[in-house]
Order: sequence, then C-alpha cells, then structure tokens
Amino acid sequence: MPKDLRGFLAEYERANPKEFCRIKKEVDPKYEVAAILTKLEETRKLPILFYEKVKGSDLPVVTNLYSTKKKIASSLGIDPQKFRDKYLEAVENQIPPEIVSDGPVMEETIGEHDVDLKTLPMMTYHEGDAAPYITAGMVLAEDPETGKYNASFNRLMYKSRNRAGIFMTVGKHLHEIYSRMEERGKPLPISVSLGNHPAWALGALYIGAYGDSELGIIGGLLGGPAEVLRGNLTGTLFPAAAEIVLEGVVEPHLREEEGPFCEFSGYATGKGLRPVVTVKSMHLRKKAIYQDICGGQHREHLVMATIPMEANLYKSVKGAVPTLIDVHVPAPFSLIISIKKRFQGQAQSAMIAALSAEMYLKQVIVVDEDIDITNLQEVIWAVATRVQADRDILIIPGVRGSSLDPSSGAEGVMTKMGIDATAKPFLSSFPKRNKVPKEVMEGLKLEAYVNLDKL
Ligand SMILES: Cc1cc2nc3c(=O)[nH]c(=O)nc-3n(C[C@H](O)[C@H](O)[C@H](O)COP(=O)(O)O)c2cc1C
Ligand SMILES: [Mn+2]
Repeated sequence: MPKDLRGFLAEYERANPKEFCRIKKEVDPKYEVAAILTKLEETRKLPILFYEKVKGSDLPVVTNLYSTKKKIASSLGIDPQKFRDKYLEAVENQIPPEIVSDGPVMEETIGEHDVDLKTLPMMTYHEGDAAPYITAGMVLAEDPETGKYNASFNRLMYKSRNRAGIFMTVGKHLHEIYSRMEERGKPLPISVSLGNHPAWALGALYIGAYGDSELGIIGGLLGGPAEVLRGNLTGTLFPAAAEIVLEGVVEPHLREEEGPFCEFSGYATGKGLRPVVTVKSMHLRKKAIYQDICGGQHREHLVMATIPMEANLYKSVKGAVPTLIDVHVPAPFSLIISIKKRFQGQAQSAMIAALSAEMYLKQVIVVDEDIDITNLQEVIWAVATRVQADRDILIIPGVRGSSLDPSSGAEGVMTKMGIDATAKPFLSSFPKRNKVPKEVMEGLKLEAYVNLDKL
C-alpha cells in the first residue's frame, strides 16, 4: 500500500481510470474549480480531478480526492464497509510517529525572504469568500506543557506574500494550544502540510480528548509510524512525505480580520478577528501537487469528516448505551442514533454522550432499532409519531458549538437539542407497525397477479 499521496493517486488512476479525470485545459482558480465540481456533482459524477494547469501557478492541483468512501477505503486497502472497525482499531492500537532526518518534501526549500504564498494555486470558490483560501492544510502544533502534537485542518486566508489568516475554532485543540502559548506571551510554531496520504486526513479529523494523539492514530491507520521531520527554522514537526509544507508562527495577541468564507455549513460565515500565520519557509517535493478541498457544502468535505466522526461517536455513545445499534451524521451539526432501548432514560443518555463527545454537534435524534437511520423520511416519521415535544425534547442552552452555525451566538455559543423519538414506554408495547404477514409476503409471487412488463 503506497504511503504517500502521489503513490496512492498513481495506483488509483491505474485501477480506476474512469474515476480519475486529468484536465489539461487551463482553469481559473477564481470560481472555475468550484463551478466544475458543482456541475459534476449535479450529474452525480465524483471523479478525482487533476488539473494540470491552473492560471497563475506552476503547480498542478488535485481535488475531490475524498469524495467517496470507496476512494478513501482503497487508500487503506480495506472494504468501505469496514471503515468503523478499521478506525476504532487504529485508535486502540496507535503507533507513535517516527522522527526521520530527511524526506521527499525536503527536495526544495524556499526561505523566509523568498517565500510567496501567491505561487500556490489558492482558490476562491464562492461569491461570499473574502480572499483566496488554502483549505486542505493540515496543521501540526505542539502543546507547550506536554510536548504532545495535535493535528487538525484549519482554513488559511491569503493576506500577503508571507501572511495568512487562520481560523481556529474556539474550544478545539489548536485554539487551546495557541491560548496556552499566548498566556506565555510566545509565538506558536506550526506546520501546515498539503498533499498527504488520506490516512493523515482521517487521523487529523479524530475528535477525541485534548492530548489524544492524532499522529498515533495515523500510524495505526497506515500500519506503521507516521514519518515526520523537525523543521530547523521553527522546531515544529511536519510529514516527511507531504507534497508541500509551510513552516510558520502564529504571533500572540495579534488578531486581524478573517473571513467570511463559504463553509460546509452552507453559509459564508461572518468576518471575525482571528490570529495570523507568518510563513517562515516552504518545503516542496519535485513536481509538487497542490491539494485542494473545495470549500462549501460539497461531497468531499462531508464524506471525509463523517468517517472519523461517526466512528468516534459510535464509541462514545456505546460507552453510555451498550445496546447502541448505529449512528449516522446526515448533515452538518446533526446526528441520528438508533438504540435498542432496554430501560427508561437511555435515549437521553445517548444524546448527552454524543453532545459531550463532539462540540460541533447541535441536534441529536434518537430512534428505536426498527428505524433505518440513513432514511431521513423514516426518521422524520418516527419524530412525527413517537414524540411529544413537551415530554421528549431536551434543550440545553448556553453550550459551546460551532461558530459556523449562522444562528449561533457570539463565537459559537448556542442551544443544543436532543429529540427522543423512541416509542414510549417501549417499542414492544407501542402500536404495531403496518405489516403484511411475513409468510404471505414471502410466498406471494407478484407476477402471478400483475404483468409488471405492461405497467
Ligand atoms: C476540509 C476541512 C477544513 C476544516 N477547516 C477548519 C477550520 O478552518 N477551522 C477549524 O477550527 N476546524 C476546521 N476543520 C475541522 C477540524 O479540522 C476538526 O474539527 C478537527 O478534528 C479538529 O481537531 P482537534 O479535535 O484536535 O481540535 C476542518 C475540517 C475539514 C475536513
Ligand atoms: Mn486533537
């Protein structure tokens, strides 16, 4: 199994030529890349897109890489059905990273005075975007107390040659590390890497406790240590086989306008005063490939974020309700849980466990085991026929959530909601669902009564 992005791309293109689209015609990074993806999604086609020529940059661009579970699963050599097992196995069997002394990303280095973000094919996706953005950058940063590294994705807004605004959700781990450095009055060194093997993205999107090691999970997913280099300018770690790495620092007590940016929530989130990254150097592989993740509500963002989120939430809710059946994230900030309710109060235990495990969650619906949680019509039917609002809705005001929800208060303080859509008191004592007897359904041949070809 290849352990870097270009190895994976070559293998995927060979095995699935119809799902890999090379585009030779020059494309404009302003709006055109988003327009092409939007139109393709309308036709339900989701190939990996490889743009050989992007206006204004020498670097080719790969995008839509995580648009289907199949693509990500094949990068790990597993069946898409096995994601949850594989992910939780990696969380349980972490492999610590290995610091190596050299790696492909060191093939070219551009120093502090020459570095220019404009050489990267940063994209502008939607009318509401404040500037070109880097969206597929994975940030590594070290906690000043424990020395542990955190990995996360954070959007970067182009400001000038060597400066970019960074969006760190208040309450998430990178923001906590930055706050700890800021309390000490020190700049936070970070690395931003683009173009990693998909296992890095799955690991970075882990939503565990502060201090849990995403790098260890990446190792678990890769089946061997994540290889990292220590930057000699900033002292921070970065992936040795990334396509592109930016080393930089985030200055303390400095805030500038960042945003708006059209987000996965479906909205351009308002401007905020946010920290700024000063880029100190750029490392690149020869013929580096720039990775892009189209901003907004596109398949890629939703698919890649949902895999680790569902695995993590499954684990957390299972800890509270042993008879958990399944979890499903159908839309931003939303979760549906099915349980086999044995005791009163278990739907509430499930929703509290889920809301505590993932800060971004805002609404949770709990249903019984007879409901297909991937079928939203069935879920809404359960809400319509098993819920009394004054009895079954849990409302928790004043909780931290995502500031990307435009209905939230200042920087993401919001009211969270759980809906207990299980039958009361139990499914077994609830009116029976309409059902023709099983033996009749199985024994009856429709063709004996109806000529289907004529209908
Ligand atoms: C493409 C993509 C872009 C993201 N951009 C941001 C961002 O700009 N800011 C942010 O706080 N989280 C962003 N996230 C979500 C975080 O990366 C994610 O919540 C991660 O688990 C946070 O890491 P942590 O749990 O260590 O805090 C993004 C996720 C994806 C998939
Ligand atoms: Mn973390």
